[in-house]
Amino acid sequence: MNNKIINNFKSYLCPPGAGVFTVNTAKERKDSLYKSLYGSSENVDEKWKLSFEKLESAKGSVLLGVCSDCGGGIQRGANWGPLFLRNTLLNDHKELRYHDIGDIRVIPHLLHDKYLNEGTIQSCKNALYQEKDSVYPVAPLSITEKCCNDIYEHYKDVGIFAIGGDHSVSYPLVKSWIQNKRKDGKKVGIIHFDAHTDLLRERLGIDLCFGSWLTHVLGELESPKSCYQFGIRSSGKDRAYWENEFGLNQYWAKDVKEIGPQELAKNVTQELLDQGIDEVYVSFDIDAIDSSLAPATGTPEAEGLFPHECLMILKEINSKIKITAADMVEIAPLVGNDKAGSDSTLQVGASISAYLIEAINNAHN
Ligand SMILES: [Mn+2]
Repeated sequence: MNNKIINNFKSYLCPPGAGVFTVNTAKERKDSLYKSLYGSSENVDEKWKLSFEKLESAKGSVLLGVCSDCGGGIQRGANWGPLFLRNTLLNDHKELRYHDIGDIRVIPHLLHDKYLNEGTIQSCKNALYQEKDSVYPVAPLSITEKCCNDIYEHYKDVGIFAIGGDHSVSYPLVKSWIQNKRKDGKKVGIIHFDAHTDLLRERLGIDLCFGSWLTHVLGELESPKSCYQFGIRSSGKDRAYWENEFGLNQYWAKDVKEIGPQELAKNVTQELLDQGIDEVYVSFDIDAIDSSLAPATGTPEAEGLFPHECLMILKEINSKIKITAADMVEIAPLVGNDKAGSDSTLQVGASISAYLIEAINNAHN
């Protein structure tokens, strides 16, 4: 057993669904999750820690919650995504297999360690690890990157499926995945579903946020040509601008409908194969989906993609190219204060997540 790595997990992670730091809020939802995961809501911490032993022989999807929405900027609330989506996954997709490793410990006022002064870092290390000189990072994006590197460096038969959080969490998730795949000699690409391009260089002086994460991982790819975006429809600039400026491929929601999802995905798959791509990462912002079905998110947009169109694209690509890691971000279940809208958002999010988790499982057979 890899004790050092397991100690790392025990230090910077917490049990599934516990990533939002509360005392009593959402207690019923947590209890229901623990009953499904561990049989009861007693001694959760102990059971969660024991579950790391099974990681040694795990193959396929490792589920990780990142309850950070500090990188969001318009309407927050995606910090509740990991707890709520897990419950929907367990209810609606009972047959699904994955190893739930838990949540990143989140200090909700922090984003990345590089924005912090020494005094803040020490007091946060003290709060999280009871040690002001701890070697662990303290801000959610920094901890997430450390966690992903620990997983990819020590467990070769798994891929991470992460639940956000706002879209900034994809920065460490995708960066770590690309760097570790490239170390293993793999050629990799990114498939990104979103209503927005997420291609700002910075927003109000902050370079890592929900609107800019992709800009800062594109450089990790051998070529930006191996990144494909689907569902874009809310942008101040047109498709040609983004493609020329960044060198990636963009298909707006209207392009998907004009060309047809199947036909489009066939062409994209062939292009990826021609580039020699072995594996792709899928980053899925729930706002790619039409706001009639997925209103519980920070920036819902009408005239979007429908779940069957997204699944058609994913299935076509995955018929030839492995999906070895993925994320589902920006589900904010309490936004909109509308139970039907929240349920629908969670159901759609869970059905696409279930497909991605299966795909990651199949890739690690
Ligand atoms: Mn996004």
